[in-house]
Amino acid sequence: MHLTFSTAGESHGKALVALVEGLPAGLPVSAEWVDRELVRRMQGYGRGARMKIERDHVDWLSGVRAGETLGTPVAMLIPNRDWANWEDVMAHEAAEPGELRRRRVTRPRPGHADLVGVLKYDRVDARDILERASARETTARVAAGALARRLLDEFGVEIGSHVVSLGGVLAAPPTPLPVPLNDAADRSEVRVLDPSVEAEIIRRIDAAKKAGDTLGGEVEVVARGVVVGLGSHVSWDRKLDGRLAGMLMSIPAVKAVEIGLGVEAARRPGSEVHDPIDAASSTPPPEPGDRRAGFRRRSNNAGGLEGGITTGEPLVIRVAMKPISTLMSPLPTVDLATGKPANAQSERSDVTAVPAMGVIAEALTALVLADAMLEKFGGDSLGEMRRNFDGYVAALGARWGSLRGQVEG
Ligand code: EPS
Repeated sequence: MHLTFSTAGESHGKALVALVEGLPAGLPVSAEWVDRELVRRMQGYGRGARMKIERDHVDWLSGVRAGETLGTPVAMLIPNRDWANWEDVMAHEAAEPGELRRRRVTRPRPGHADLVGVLKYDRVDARDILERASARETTARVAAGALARRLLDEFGVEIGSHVVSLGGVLAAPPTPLPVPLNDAADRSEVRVLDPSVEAEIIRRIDAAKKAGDTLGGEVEVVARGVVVGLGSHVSWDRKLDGRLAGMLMSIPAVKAVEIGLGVEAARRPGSEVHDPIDAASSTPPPEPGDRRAGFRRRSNNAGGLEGGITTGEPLVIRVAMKPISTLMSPLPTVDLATGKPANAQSERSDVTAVPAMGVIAEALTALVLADAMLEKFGGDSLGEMRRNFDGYVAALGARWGSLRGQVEG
């Protein structure tokens, strides 16, 4: 891993922290850039009251000076405004030894980490688990991802997402998708690109809220401008599809990730799956700076990846999220304090967070792609990385003609 990140913080703790290592020196960054992504993550019809309390923003702790990265670890702090309401419950020190605090959670929610967490970590209060299992942690990941996105932006990569299904309602997005994708998707409260289904999705969210239920859905992440040749076919852990899928599956409540045609590819013959290759023009060499080295595909069922390597076509990834496991009409469980049947704990939560999940998936896609860019083009500074990148793209173009000559000769 060339770009690594980690996060710390509990949902109702003092703050969240994101630590990012491996960014080159000289990358222009601003809190405004990061905060824009944090604000996007807080949006979406169906979020709960918590998003009305928070004003997510980053305070730089290290790694940035005068608006540029130093090449040192970047640490960012995101305060939890809700901490003020939880200071006693979440206090770091016990008032008395072994003190059990109020707001204990002993009725684990089916689908949440509550039960498996208390068993594994030998806790009596599931709050010790859910505070970290909460999707609140994704705020810090989005902050880290915003820096990765900043790096990719320097190399002309645009990452966006849109919701393709929510609460069982399927959207029919336009083809081709709008550019830039997020300008269009963020205009919709549920981040769909199909106005005809928007009202029905909102109606289902309202109905689920009334019934004390929750809803899942799918988003599609699209990355455009990715150069051919990121990732590798040579070993399992270098394949970019595996790296993307692993990262995206780590989003809370995500149950499936598909690349390109995904599961549907398994149901069709090869002739209806694989993307025929064309030369971009009949007179090579290709356009200077062409990231696809002068080749084009008639379709993009591969979703921009072949053999674990980017093709230069847009990266297209679908991510599916189950409904949130906190139900206001709770499901049966066992009270860990009594051993008796009970209804699961209900805490303030969201009816759906699918639109926000798209923003999180974009951030994580950016982190994987930035890592793959650093792996291929390295460099301690942005300038060095750019020279390596430009040299590679120029060589791809020059190679076209010589390859043709060799084959013909
Ligand atoms: C979230 C913050 C949480 C939840 C949600 C996502 O805040 P609170 O628990 O204070 O209401 O709204 O987390 C969950 C759905 C969950 O199961 O933990 C956020 O910042 O995204």
